[in-house]
Amino acid sequence: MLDKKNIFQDKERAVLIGLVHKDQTEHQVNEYLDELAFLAETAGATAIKRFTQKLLHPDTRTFIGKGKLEEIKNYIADKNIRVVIFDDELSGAQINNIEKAIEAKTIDRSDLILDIFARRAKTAQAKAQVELAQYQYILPRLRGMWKHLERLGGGIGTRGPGETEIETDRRIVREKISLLKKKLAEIDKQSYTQRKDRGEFIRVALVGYTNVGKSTVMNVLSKRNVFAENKLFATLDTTTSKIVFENTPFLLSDTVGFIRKLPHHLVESFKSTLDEVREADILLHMVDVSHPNYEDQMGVVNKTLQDLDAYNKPIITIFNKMDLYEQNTFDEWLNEDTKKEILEDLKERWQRETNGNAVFISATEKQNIDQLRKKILGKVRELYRIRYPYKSEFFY
Ligand SMILES: Nc1nc2c(ncn2[C@@H]2O[C@H](COP(=O)(O)OP(=O)(O)OP(=O)(O)O)[C@@H](O)[C@H]2O)c(=O)[nH]1
Ligand SMILES: [Mg+2]
Repeated sequence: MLDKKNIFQDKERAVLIGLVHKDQTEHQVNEYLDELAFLAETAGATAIKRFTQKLLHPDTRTFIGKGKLEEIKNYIADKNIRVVIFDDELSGAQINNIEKAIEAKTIDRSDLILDIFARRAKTAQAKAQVELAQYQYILPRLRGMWKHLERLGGGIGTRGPGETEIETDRRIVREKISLLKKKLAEIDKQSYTQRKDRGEFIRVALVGYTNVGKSTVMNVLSKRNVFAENKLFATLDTTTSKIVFENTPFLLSDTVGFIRKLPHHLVESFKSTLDEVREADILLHMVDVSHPNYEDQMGVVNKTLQDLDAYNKPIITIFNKMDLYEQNTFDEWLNEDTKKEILEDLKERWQRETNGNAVFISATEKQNIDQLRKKILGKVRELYRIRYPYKSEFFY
């Protein structure tokens, strides 16, 4: 695996940079930067300042304008900051130009997400998938990534590269890519066989934006101990448990979380991990309803499910973290009736939009878990009846 562990020194201070596109508000971009700050924190850096710029189109050479670059350069020189993080994917040339202009390490959103995935990968499959995505990301950026590769200890000298060296590196990277693809194909074959062995059980998969509480719910429903924490992408590998509710068995899987602007190569290389989602009979779409951007996040998840061709399945939408939602929404002076009304409005709206397939819970407070169980059980039984009309052992 590429050693990207030192993308940041511990608790390294960084500044964040975001573009405000013509159809975006400053407010929206700030919420996106909140997420970027959370990503940076997960990767080990502390964001201490944000810069935004309104532009119709990103600058092809430097992504943002000259004046803004100058402003950033002065700020980071003054504060002795050595890393800047962009909320978008940059080309190799852009990275190069920006690093020259501001004399600081320049990291883009994809770089950051890949770095987090690289740290989190535990199994051979996840490691190979991340590594593949990293090399594919690097390939078209070899010139701009020169400094990055140096940092990665990619076997490259300290002076700037000539054309031939870059050609050689390209060849090496391409060879790595094809090796990794072979390795992954091998692992795929094994896991496909394993999945086929699971027989006739209905398969249910937890999907959703990262950090919404999928693993926490998995633990509550399966009484297992899946790793869950308040960081992005705590889960990279799929875990599957056999669960029995009221004598009805089914399989429940916890999967990797989604995020907006997930690097394209990462989605590609995680396709096989996401097979669990594609092959599932029922999806549990988990939402962190306490998040200010939860509706955006639902959109990202729905879009990703469509890309995966996994959208045409029964879906139960689970609105999680209701405890936090109440904490954030209710002012102390609100009377109980008003609180009730607010909750009713929220529930009514989403029941309507999901055709009655919504559940509102708090996984950590164990609120409404019984209702969630009932909802899942109802759908699971419905499918067993359709699929195996003559087999009654599943429902009694
Ligand atoms: N307040 C509150 N916090 C919750 C609730 N459910 C989960 N959390 C917290 O949210 C954080 C993320 O939970 P996870 O279960 O790791 O989320 P996930 O969706 O599996 O995240 P990834 O695997 O990173 O995609 C943890 O700190 C949980 O303790 C809830 O109902 N209320
Ligand atoms: Mg998880």
